[in-house]
Amino acid sequence: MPAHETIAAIATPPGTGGIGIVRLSGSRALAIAEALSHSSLVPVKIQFRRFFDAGEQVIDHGLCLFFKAPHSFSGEDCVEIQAHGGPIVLDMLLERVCGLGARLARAGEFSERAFLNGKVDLTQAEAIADLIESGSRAASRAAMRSLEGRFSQQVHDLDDDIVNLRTYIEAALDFAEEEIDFLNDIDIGRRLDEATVKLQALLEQAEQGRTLQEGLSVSLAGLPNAGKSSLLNYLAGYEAAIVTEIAGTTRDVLREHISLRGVPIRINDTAGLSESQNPVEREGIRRAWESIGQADVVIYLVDAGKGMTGEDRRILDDLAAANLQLVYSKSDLLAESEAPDPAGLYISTRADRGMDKLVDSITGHISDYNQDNHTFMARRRHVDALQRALECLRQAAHGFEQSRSGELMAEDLRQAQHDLNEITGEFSSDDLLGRIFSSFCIGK
Ligand SMILES: Nc1nc2c(ncn2[C@@H]2O[C@H](COP(=O)(O)OP(=O)(O)OP(=O)(O)O)[C@@H](O)[C@H]2O)c(=O)[nH]1
Ligand SMILES: [Mg+2]
Repeated sequence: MPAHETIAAIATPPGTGGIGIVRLSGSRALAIAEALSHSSLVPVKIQFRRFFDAGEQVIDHGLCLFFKAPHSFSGEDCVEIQAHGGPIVLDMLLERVCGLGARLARAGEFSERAFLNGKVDLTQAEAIADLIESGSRAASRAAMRSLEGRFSQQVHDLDDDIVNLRTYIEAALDFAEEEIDFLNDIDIGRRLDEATVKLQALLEQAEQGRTLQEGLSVSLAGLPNAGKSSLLNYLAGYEAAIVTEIAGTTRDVLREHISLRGVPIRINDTAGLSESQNPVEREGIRRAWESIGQADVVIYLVDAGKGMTGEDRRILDDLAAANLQLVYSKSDLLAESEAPDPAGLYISTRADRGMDKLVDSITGHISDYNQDNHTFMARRRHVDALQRALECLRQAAHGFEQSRSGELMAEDLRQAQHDLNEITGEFSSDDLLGRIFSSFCIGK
């Protein structure tokens, strides 16, 4: 991608609207906009202009904004042309600026240039895309925090700690015969532990951020007829799934995207878990287990009318306790205020009971979704990189205990640093950048 090429794109969404924006970035942006408007332009001033086609006919009139490098989003000369928001008008404007020497921008290319010109780091560029695409208020607030650099700052802090450690260790290596004493002196073990604890906390926060970005995945599980599909329909607000009194109604995994109190949720309704001999049901049950295995939260429904059975207990033994929420359904079948399991959560989709508590418990899995003043947006690749870095620190600590070898430890720390730098983009392959930016929208 030659950086001197000037790129252009319609930055507003397809369709009609009051205003539509064509954006230009690159060394020829100003010349192209001046040729388009038959006038000269000055930086950061709102300028009303007419826009002409090649045959000197007026395409439209509107506002022109010129941002001179490096004081622009991309760090290059940028022009925003605000015209009327009709697809034909905007197409004609785009065609004209391309005729004057711009080329069509690829998806995410403005942001990519902003990254390459050091205006934002990689997590901030990703946060812009996440902000635009956020499916809930909590997600948009978290994306904004990442955009403001909260996540990057913590990664940089950790990086600094590791650099300091490496400097000490590498200095010790230069005085090989005194290496061991030197390493003991500066309390390497304690410093390594501190960095590990910090990294672990950051990883936990990033996990929360990832959940906001991807949505919390929730699987509804239970015996046939437990009321799973009825709960899906209740939460989705429409008849997404077939509900009948016949056990084994649901076979495929049904997926719905919902938002509960501002938290994006991907909810899966699954086949009832039973010992069926029917091959279709068996495949449904296999898929149910698969969905349960991948979920952030599993809601296990027990029919309150029947109470907890031996089969329920056997299945519950197989479910991981960490993300399990046991819920008694059909509480309307019990006598008023009867609750055989005093600690249990009782709901009824039919009588609309217990739903607030259930929603509390689901959203509670994103710990500070409403008073969240520190959750930032993170992606799976960030979580993966943090996990790799954590593994390296653990390895460094282990190696240090076992052999007291500064050399091995220095190598582990170097790798941890590399993993951290991948997050913010200091070390990143073209391949990775290509993958990240191509998922952005055109014009961003
Ligand atoms: N009384 C009462 N009945 C309910 C309630 N929720 C669901 N049911 C009934 O229970 C039966 C089974 O409901 P479903 O939602 O299909 O149950 P399921 O767990 O999806 O069943 P499978 O798909 O067969 O595994 C239906 O007849 C529902 O009308 C409830 O809150 N109260
Ligand atoms: Mg069902």
